[in-house]
Amino acid sequence: MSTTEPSIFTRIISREIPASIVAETDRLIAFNDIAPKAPVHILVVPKTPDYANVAELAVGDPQLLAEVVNLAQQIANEHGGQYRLIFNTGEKAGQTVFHVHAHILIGDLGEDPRA
Ligand code: DGP
Repeated sequence: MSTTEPSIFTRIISREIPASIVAETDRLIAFNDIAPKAPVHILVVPKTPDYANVAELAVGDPQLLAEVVNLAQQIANEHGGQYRLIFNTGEKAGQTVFHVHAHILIGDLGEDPRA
């Protein structure tokens, strides 16, 4: 038996804790980030807890990764269609929830972090 606690996102998916949900499919959920870093900041989250990050998802279920990107595009289209899509991968890269998710950032994003 696994002793791993369900992630905060699994608890949102099961409606155990509330979130501002903006889209849902049979395999994905999208909701507003609790600590937005842009005027629109939405997370797209696979419902399965099986993948900790995007690299694991790409290997384990590339079709589901394509679904994440497609839903991000659909959501972004409602806000002008231009966006930044971020998958933090690893603690040192800022990942805090180890249940794969994409950040959609839209609006005034400030300085490009590559600059
Ligand atoms: P990351 O640092 O890449 O693992 O992103 C995790 C994001 O999840 C972070 O931007 C804040 C967000 N988050 C954490 N807890 C909650 C929550 O309870 N509700 C919502 N809506 N977002 C959350």
